[in-house]
Amino acid sequence: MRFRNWVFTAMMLISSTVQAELSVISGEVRLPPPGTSVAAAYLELRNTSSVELVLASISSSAARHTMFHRVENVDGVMKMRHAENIKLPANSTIKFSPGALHIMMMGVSDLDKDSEVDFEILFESGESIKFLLPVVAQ
Ligand SMILES: [Cu+2]
Repeated sequence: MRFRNWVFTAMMLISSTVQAELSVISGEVRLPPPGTSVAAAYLELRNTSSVELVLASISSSAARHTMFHRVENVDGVMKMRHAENIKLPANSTIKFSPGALHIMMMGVSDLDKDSEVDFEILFESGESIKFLLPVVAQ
């Protein structure tokens, strides 16, 4: 289940002269334990355009607040920090995965296994991409 292929391509909403293209290669939202309102999502994003993209923010209607986090080793303790200015160079792939860069959803309500959650990533350029990720059991 976890490695089910989830392949689709999303065209960016064009608001500038650059017709950038992005593909969500794979991704999932991990179903949080019962009584927990925080969920993590993982994703692989490919930039097939010839320009670097900078990820500014992410949102989802399934959570009160969604943000990019990275895991850092602070004096031997692993801590999650808000990740800003995540760069996605031209013709490259970025991976959000457990223990590294990931998507944090705070205040999630009633996620159902095998349902889909909507996301929108906003780029510094003002462009954005919308996509769905499946909810999978941990
Ligand atoms: Cu986190």
